[in-house]
Amino acid sequence: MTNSVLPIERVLARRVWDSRGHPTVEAEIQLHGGVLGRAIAPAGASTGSGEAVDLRDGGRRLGGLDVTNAVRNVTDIISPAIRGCDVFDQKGLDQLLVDLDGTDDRHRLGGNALIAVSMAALNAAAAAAGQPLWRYLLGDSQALIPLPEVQIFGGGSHAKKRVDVQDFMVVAPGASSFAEALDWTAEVYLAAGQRMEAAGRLRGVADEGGYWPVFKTNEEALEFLLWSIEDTGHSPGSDLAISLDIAASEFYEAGHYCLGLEGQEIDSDGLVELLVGWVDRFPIVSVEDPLAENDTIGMQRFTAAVGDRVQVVGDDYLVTRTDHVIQAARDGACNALLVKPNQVGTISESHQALEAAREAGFGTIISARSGETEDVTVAHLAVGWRAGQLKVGSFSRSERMAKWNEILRIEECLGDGTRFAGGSVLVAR
Ligand code: 2PG
Ligand code: MG
Repeated sequence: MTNSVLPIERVLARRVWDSRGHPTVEAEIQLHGGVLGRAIAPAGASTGSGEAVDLRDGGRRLGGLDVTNAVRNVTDIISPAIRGCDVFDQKGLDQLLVDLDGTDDRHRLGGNALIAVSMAALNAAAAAAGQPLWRYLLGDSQALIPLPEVQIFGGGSHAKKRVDVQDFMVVAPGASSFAEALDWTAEVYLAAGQRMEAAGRLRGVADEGGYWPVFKTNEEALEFLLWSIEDTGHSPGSDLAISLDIAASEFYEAGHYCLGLEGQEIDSDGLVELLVGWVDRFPIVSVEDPLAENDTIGMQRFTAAVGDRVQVVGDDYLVTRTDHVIQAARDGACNALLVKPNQVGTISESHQALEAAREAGFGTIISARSGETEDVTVAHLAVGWRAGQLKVGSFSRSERMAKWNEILRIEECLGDGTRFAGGSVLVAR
């Protein structure tokens, strides 16, 4: 990048609202000449214990979720400290944010304050360079349009634990473009809704827009998903396949996994066996957080059993941290990284984790959070960082659709020269 130095003039922050109606932090970076970049911090519900802390006010007002302290940290502490810094020096800026906070889990200034500022700076830099963010990030590299991973049924902590498994998703390894992958996914979403309605089980949607999971067992949800794929006429496995986020930390307690729906308590080996059985019987190509974040032995067993044919993703297990990625590669605990920038707190650290994953031969997926907004920065990161995959929830609710639609625009803009990641990114490494 050959942009000259451009100092940050001012950082504004305000409280805005996310898709759950919870308060969150928006930061706005102003540059000389009126150029600005804006970003909003997302928020998770199923969070890994190693994540950067979302600074919330506590107390009784707004359920303790207000972010007035995090907003004040941006205006009173971060803004004066980064005024005059070069907006094109993202690494230097992020290091300053990290040093200013001074804690490993970012609890002093708040991971929400940090990520809003870090992403706003990135957006401001792209605006100053006169480029869309994805193109600014790519530099001279060729764009790679990601394979979308789209939720059909939402469960776990996104649906009051109505089923144990958190995300029942589809991917379209057989599609030849992002637009086609969305077409096929839209058909599955429609078919699943019709099936739920016909079975008298349609009860609206969960946090990320997937259907509310009225099922008797976790496996029944898988069956419904497979039937919904079959309803579309596309072939399960090769055209459309299943991807799961087990989010197993959410139902792990004192060395056991408590499957509330089945009324079963199983140990780590039992869960591995159950999941391997699902992989054998259903067209599953990706499984995220199959075991709890501290169950490394379970993660290793699962990866050893199916890692040659299935993507095993670390989300809570890796929390977008480079050191965790390097360790997991050594341990053989998974073979793909879910990148959530607010898990670690800055853009540069997220990018570093992605590079470490790539270096280890891992797959990489850029992900939104269950608490989202109209901010589409993650869609640009997926293309600009050539991650290969994007996960932003379901196929309804505008905080989700805004991201899918943004990639459609980028794909259209690239025209014939576009490279769509397709199913190749799922091939076991
Ligand atoms: C996840 C995400 C998105 P949350 O676990 O992958 O589905 O959920 O943002 O609640 O952590
Ligand atoms: Mg997850």
